[in-house]
Amino acid sequence: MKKRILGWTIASLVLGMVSSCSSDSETKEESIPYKKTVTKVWEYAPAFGQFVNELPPYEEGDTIESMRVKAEKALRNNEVITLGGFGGYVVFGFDHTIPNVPGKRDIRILGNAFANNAEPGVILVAYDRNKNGVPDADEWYEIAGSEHGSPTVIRQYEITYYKPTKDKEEESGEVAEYIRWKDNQGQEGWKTKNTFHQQSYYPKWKKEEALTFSGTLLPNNAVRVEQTNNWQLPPFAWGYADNYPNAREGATIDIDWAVDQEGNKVQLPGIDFIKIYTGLNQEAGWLGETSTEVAGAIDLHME
Ligand SMILES: [Ca+2]
Ligand SMILES: [Ca+2]
Ligand SMILES: [Ca+2]
Repeated sequence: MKKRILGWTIASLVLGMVSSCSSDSETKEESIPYKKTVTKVWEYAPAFGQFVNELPPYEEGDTIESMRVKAEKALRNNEVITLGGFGGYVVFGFDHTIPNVPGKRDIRILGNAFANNAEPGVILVAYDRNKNGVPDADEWYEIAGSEHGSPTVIRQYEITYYKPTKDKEEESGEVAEYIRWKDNQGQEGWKTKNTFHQQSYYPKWKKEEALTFSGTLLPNNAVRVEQTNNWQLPPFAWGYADNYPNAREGATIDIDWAVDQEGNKVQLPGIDFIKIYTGLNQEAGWLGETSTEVAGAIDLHME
């Protein structure tokens, strides 16, 4: 309860979000008009993936807009949506500016990671500087997680996935050469359809013959355990989505970690919008491709 009052007070003092003040703390507590969780999804654009068309489910006739609404409903209820392979993303927002409280982490990002099953997503945050209620292109800043600056990270990575043919969609069982891909590092190959998930891995509501995504590519984290044929996906130290179980401190971020395009630290008073995209282009044997899942976010000053 103390935390909520603190959050409210900082929001009102620093950001001037609340115009009137009451001396009675009980009234203050009840007058909080904000939700601590996601209220709006602006865009849902997954790459290919073994949970695509299922989380959330695609139904005949769905469009970009109806899938956005499904993703929004899921995140408002803290239910999981998949972003698919590298670059697939979701953009969401809150009904208030989450304040950047000095010396404290500010946001918990929810996913479905569990021990040694981290599928890290890169996080970007935006402060609605021009107060138009919309995340503008020049308002985004990347959260510099633990891998930031590592020589194994590739910035401005770009990948294109090509829509599978009808024949390949109709094949059953494992389809090794299922979705062709090509990146801007001179690499290309095929993504596999595995036996566990037999629906189309290509977003069915997308009419395009190819989908291109770009961003910061994180180093692969999958390790095959000798003898058992099991795979482990250990987490990075900090600063990514779907990297630690939701209750852990590793699932939280500090807005102070935001950096600009040149990698310089920026000072944001708070943030209104978050973008998350899958940070790895990796397939872990029979586990299939590594895809970030997101189940919403929480304003830690209201948690
Ligand atoms: Ca902070
Ligand atoms: Ca704006
Ligand atoms: Ca996951």
